[in-house]
Amino acid sequence: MTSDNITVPQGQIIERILTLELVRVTERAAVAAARLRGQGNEKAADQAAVDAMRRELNRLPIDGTVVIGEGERDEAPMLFIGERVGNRMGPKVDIAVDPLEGTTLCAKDMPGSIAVMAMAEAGTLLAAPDVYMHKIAVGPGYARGVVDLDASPEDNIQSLAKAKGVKPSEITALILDRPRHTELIAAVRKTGAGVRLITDGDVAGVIFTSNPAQTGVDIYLGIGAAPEGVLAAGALRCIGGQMQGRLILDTEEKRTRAASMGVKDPNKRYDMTELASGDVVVAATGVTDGALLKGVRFGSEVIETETIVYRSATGTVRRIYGEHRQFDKFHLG
Ligand code: VTB
Ligand code: MG
Ligand code: MG
Repeated sequence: MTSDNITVPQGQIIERILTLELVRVTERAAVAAARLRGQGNEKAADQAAVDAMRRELNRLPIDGTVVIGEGERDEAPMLFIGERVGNRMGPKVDIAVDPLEGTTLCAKDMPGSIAVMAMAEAGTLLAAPDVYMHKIAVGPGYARGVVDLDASPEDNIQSLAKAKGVKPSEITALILDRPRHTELIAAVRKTGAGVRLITDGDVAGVIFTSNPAQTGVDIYLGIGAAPEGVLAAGALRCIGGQMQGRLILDTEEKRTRAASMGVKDPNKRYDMTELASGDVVVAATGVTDGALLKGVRFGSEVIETETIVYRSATGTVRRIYGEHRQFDKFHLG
């Protein structure tokens, strides 16, 4: 495609235009969920986010397929893996979603719940069931391979501390507070490193590693969910850093299902560039207040939102503050 003597591949122009469209989608999902924040009802908030996200997605000029998304694992409301979204009038794209990441955080109005999704050229986001994933992530500025999913926690902390030029005790690792991490947490603490525990929200958790000076987080370690892994990888692809993940396919059923979705090697260790292998756009809107994003604010005339959008093709990160007037009037049905 040519305009003003600049030649830009068609796909890139479409992707560029769609970047801001994604903001509308996550904004809608976030506001819908935020209306139910602090109500103690995770399912209702999740359902509201899912419905709003689906409705907005179906307005977009895309021929999209959800290739990975949260909801199957705990039978929560969801956009189904394999579901086609968009008005079919545009490019074929892969979609990864977590309409409400941190349902518990939203239900309790605790910090850090977000509405998040990624869109990329068809065939470039890891297509997999909603299973667990082993993850490791660090921010930009380190030599490749400074940490490794298959190395021991001790080795990873030591290697990272050396690369950063600090003592292991000056490293902070972010880990989900789960019984499955008891040994991991003990191993990390043994090195002297500090462990920051979170109850939910490892998409943001991985993203925090990209800016240790601000967040205080140097490394993310442990087992979270796979869709969140793909979403975080998409964001990290844009801002730099390193991440690796491995699906946990611990039953025949999961292995068969994953295989039917194209996972040839159930033990494969995916690099960030394989979790999201093409140009990808990731958008997240805050539902409740958090370190990454401010939550939704409801006023009598105006609803306010904060969204962050990552675009890997150019490494652009935008923070978009939205003031929505007559929010419901123009978006019913
Ligand atoms: C993590 C966490 C998410 O799911 O991915 C987690 O970051 C993994 O599942 O916020 P378990 O809760 O079973 O440990 C969430 O908590 C919810 O999507
Ligand atoms: Mg969710
Ligand atoms: Mg989630």
